[in-house]
Amino acid sequence: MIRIENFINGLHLPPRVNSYLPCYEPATGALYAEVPDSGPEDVDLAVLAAEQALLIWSGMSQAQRHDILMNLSYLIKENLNKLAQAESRDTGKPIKLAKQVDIPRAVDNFKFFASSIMHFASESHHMPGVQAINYTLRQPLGIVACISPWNLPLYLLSWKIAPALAAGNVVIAKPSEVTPMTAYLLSKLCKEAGLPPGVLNIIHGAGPRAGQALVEHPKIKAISFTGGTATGRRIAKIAAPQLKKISLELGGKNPNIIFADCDYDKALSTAVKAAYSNQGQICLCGSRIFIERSFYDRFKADFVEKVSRLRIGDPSKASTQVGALTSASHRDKVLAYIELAIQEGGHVICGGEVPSLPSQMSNGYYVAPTAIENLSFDCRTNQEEIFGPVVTLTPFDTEEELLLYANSVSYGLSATIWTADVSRAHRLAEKVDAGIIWVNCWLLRDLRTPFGGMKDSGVGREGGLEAMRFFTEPKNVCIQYGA
Ligand code: TXE
Repeated sequence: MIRIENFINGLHLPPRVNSYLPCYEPATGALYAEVPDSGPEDVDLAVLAAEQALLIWSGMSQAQRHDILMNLSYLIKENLNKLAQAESRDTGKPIKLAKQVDIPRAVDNFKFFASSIMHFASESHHMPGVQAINYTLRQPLGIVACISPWNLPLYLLSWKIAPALAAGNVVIAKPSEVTPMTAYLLSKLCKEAGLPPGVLNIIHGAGPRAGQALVEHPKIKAISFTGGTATGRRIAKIAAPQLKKISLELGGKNPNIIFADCDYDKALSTAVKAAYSNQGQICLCGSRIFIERSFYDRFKADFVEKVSRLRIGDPSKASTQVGALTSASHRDKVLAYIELAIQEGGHVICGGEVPSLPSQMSNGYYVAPTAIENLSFDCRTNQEEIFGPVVTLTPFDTEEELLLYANSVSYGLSATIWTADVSRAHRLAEKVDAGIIWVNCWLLRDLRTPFGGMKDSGVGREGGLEAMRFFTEPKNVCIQYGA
């Protein structure tokens, strides 16, 4: 049994009340670790450590911070296999995905923001008429909280920590209690990377206890959160009266729009990927597939055939393409949505059940890749985020009809459009409600671009300059040099 510890002031510590929460291995359902059930007293300790570290860290040159963050990036790369194995075991995701996407992305996040701070410039505004000049200082906020979810644990944790630290803030991070392992392993690399004690603190524990105590703490200046929309709303409610800065990256119910003039093979294979990567537990997954009616039947048949060839099972096997869902409660939620879809009149065209797997995995949290058709665009199955390997297929005839369907949901995170018609692509990109539009591709990411959603998908943007701006306070200085 692995016992995870908090990381406060450079030390690995048990929670002050000495109680722990269980961690289960999604592939088998077996208990394999325990994670601190931290509370306000642990948050207080971390705030104290962060406060003491702030002067040292914010007073360092950009080059010094760059070097330390680059060291962390190199260390994650050196430990890639170990971290990928831990991520796969903790989340149930295929080891191949952890090795090719999750951990390399954590390496890149630190590398990207380490170099960003070396190029981060602030504005200057000249007023020749009155002989004055303004320049804007971009100063660190102070102590910031980074709260991350269970679907892409190290990937999303580092996406928040790296810009916060690069900009000179000190951080208290709270990874998901469901998948704490890689954050724990990261904390073990901090000393070797040269990060001074207290600059990064990691508090483990349940959202309503440890997470909420962090959000409520008056010394926390900003909260960067990724997770469910309901939790985002709760955090916003607590943060608003204290006038804290918030960045909320929440759920999605993203349309994948396929026109008959598309590159058929690419659209088809990417639609399968966008539906079932990480068992559909990515906020950017294309879970509502809209297909032009003229080729709906052909597309459906080929989609189902491709899905039937996906290899589902033991996440630790290199050949596995679909692993387990991350928790038993989440698996139950996904299965309940399949039931709901059937009650709403949906036809399950593939999957829809728990797959039969070898006995050692019989208590794991598996759901077969599922596709459902014959549902109205405005039914609950098509409106609510399922966040699992479940997609719907819906035909459309015109662009107007498609826009009605695509924009009918309360979410607005991402959308994918498949067409060879450039004018149509631009036209729709303008009209679809989403913070991120992919045309003839999916999940192609440039870390410099703004990342985030509109409507119930969140507030604010991450990535590139947006993240550096979020984690800094602009202060304008106006100097009149004339008489
Ligand atoms: O996430 P939570 P849940 C969606 C997805 C999923 C649903 C609920 O639809 O089914 O959200 O998932 C911490 N104060 N996404 O409930 O609770 C929590 O400990 C402060 C989409 O598992 O939002 C964890 O660290 N923190 C999503 C983090 O919030 C709190 C990824 C996220 O957990 C807290 C995950 C509180 N009161 C789920 N309550 C995406 N956008 O990618 C919880 N937390």
